[in-house]
Amino acid sequence: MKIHPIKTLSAAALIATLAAGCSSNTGGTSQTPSERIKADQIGYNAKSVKIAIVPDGASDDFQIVDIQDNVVYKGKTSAAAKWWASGTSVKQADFSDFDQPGVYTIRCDGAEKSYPFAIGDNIYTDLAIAATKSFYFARSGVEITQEHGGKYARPAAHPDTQVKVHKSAAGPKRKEGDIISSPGGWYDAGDYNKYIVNSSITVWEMLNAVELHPDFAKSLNLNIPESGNNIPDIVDELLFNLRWMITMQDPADGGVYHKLTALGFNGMIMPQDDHDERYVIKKSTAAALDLAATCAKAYRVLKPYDAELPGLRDSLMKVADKAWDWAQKNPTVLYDRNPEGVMTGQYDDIHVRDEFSWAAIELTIATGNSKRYMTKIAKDDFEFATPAWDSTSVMGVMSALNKPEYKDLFDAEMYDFMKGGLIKLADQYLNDYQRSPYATPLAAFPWGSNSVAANQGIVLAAAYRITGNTKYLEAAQADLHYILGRNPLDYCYVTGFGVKTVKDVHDRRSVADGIEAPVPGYLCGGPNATARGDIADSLYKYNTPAMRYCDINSSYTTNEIAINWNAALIGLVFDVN
Ligand code: 9MR
Repeated sequence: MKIHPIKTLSAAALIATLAAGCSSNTGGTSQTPSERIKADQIGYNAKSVKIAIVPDGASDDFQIVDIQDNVVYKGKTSAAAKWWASGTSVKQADFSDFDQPGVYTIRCDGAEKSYPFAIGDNIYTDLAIAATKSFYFARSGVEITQEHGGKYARPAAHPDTQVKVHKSAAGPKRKEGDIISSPGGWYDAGDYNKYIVNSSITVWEMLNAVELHPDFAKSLNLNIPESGNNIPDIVDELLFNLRWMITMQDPADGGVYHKLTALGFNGMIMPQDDHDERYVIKKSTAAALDLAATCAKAYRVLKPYDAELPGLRDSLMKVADKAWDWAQKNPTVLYDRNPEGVMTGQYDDIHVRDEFSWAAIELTIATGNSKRYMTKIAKDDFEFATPAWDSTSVMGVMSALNKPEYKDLFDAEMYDFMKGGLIKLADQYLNDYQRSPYATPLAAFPWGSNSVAANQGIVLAAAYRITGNTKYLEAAQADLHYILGRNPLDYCYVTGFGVKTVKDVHDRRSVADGIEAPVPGYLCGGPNATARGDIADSLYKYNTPAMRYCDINSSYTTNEIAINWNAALIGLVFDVN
């Protein structure tokens, strides 16, 4: 993969210059879904399929215009069709055969011109850097320095060296109220708590990106305290959380606490102003298996850094094995709801067979010992669904398919079953993409729908690697285009990126720091068709599934940030850059 940072930067600078012109050009109607042409506000890889979405009612003739206002390309839109998810009728402007690097807008009589976008190579590199750097800003227990955090510098908070064992977590050795130390790790989201289940998918997705794209990983300089230490910055960053995660295992029995949190959510205050008492809360089968899977993956992916990280991989393997054993003995310790008096995020999951399949695959690949782990797994344990904190099988499947040599570790029938399941899932997304008037595979809008788009893209990219079918890659890119502005609200859903960018995210730091711009590089949750009750219904200007979103910090159902959502964005950007 070639990197052209200079080209990327100049395109970004040009887009910023054009942005001013664009916002004054909207005539106050930029929120009206039927008027603006929607394009990816970062842009398109030169050789990729390039589509913009034109409102129905506008002319069938569209033009690509450069920054000197020269028309460089003319084309005709498709026929109009209505997208069920937005309730709007749109046409597609396909300019795939235009591949001249530069910065452009799309015009069409009867519609507002698109926000500017770039065409070029590796145009998402700056996004990859910011999305990964966002984890540094979320570190708990350490100061965010001026040198590394700039205007987002803040003092250390939440040392977590004196954490209480909650009643629900008490055992024969560690009693209720005992004090343990569990420092480090990232804040989960807009809140300051730390959750094993969500940390696991997050760290796994970052490890997976490093595994698949090691050279790109090495090329990213995040300007974090560890930069320059012979380990890629993204690996240093994920280690900050992984090291915390292993402190969540009870050394006495190998069980893993579900989370380390206060008893309830606090107000929109800075980390250093939060002094609520924190607890480790209830061990769970899901937490044990998720930790096992993540440590086993890390054991493999961190191999090149053995000299820099002496002993770490051995420790990770021991943690993984102990957690696996605990889960074998405790297969149904479900975190179905918070214990009484605990009101922080639940990450409740009553189906954990998919976690068993994930952990078994990762442990098999890490140890080469299929007998010990896979014999415990049946086809019924798999859930072929978009990867999520509560749906984890496909992560294992992707690990198994990452390298052809892993094939021999699995029973032939099981291997074909896994491969077939992944391709079938990707085919479903591809079919949704090809039928979507909005040219997006996204067909569901739950809490964190933007991360569903990103995770679909990761699965599609895996299908592309396995089959070589470029249609899968095209659909994966479409998922990213959706996130970056080719959506019915024409928001670029990543803080600090795009012209119409999200500004008022549900993030305690971004709200309380007195700085207007939110901490950059965060993917917000996005439209949420199901959850209710955060802000007055009337504040949601639109009610269709793909448009029930509000850029207000109190809209925690649509505008929160979260580490798992960002990790999915990283995975997708690494795959398609
Ligand atoms: O991402 C989680 C989403 O899938 C759930 O539907 C939602 C409600 O339980 O919770 C989300 O996770 C939140 C967590 O519980 C607490 N930290 C903020 C997370 C993002 O909103």
